[in-house]
Amino acid sequence: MNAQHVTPDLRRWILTQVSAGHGADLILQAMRTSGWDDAVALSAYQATVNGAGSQAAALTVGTGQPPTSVVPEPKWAPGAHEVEIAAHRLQVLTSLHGPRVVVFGGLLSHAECDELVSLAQARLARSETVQVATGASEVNTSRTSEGMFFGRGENALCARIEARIAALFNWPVENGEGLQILRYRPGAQYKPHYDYFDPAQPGTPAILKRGGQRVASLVMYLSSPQRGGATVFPDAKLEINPVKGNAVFFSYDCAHPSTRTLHGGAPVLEGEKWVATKWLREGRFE
Ligand code: PD2
Ligand code: ZN
Repeated sequence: MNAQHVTPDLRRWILTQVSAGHGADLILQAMRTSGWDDAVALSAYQATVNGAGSQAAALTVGTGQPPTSVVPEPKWAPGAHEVEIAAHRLQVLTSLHGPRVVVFGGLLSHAECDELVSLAQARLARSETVQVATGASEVNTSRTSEGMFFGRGENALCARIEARIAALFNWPVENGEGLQILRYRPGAQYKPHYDYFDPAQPGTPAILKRGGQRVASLVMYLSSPQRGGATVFPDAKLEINPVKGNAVFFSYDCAHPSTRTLHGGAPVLEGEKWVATKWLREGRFE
């Protein structure tokens, strides 16, 4: 049990720092330097800045941007090309800063990809996205794939993959949404969009009550279409070809285009593209 408590003074100080435009990393570092325990500092920051109904939730700083969140970050030894996570070896293929994007090789085995596809197949429906005006789901014409969601930990395979992701990013399993599976046939695409919930939309506060904002996405490729289907980041001028078992991770520390995380799925030209997407939230998604 920790003896330190989040005091009203600490909350006020955090709000002042946010209003001055300082990012989460800097604020947490200053709190640690002043002797605040890591866990207390993080929970004070999250409750004050990101918590549902918090004073800062609607705050925009001088730059017009929402306050920044702490985001997941994969860890590997300096210079390492491979990471071992819970007896599973994966490769670090590409790492970009600004926007933060990491491409992994072999995050899933081919057997895991095939099993996810076969478990999802019978439950596919035309893809829906969260309707930002109301928080409900709706069929979206900018997304011509078919999809389904697994519940978190719904079966042993999902639980194993979720535990691997949680270990790789040091981010609690409870802060993750269930895996979403998408199938793109030739011609299907996902037009460029942001994965965070737009703070300006009236439905967003209701969505954020469950787990807060999305802070990172992991798109895992379950098949290798012969042509097309790259995941594209127009602002970063980056294209990632879908290769079975590989995955692209990207994070966004605020719900704002300045994160440069605009991304989409280019049309599939030949073959089928299957992906599993994992979204990580700032808080517990229960
Ligand atoms: O399938 C993709 O490449 C893709 C692209 C953009 C998936 C998503 N977004 C997503 O699931 O959010
Ligand atoms: Zn997306």
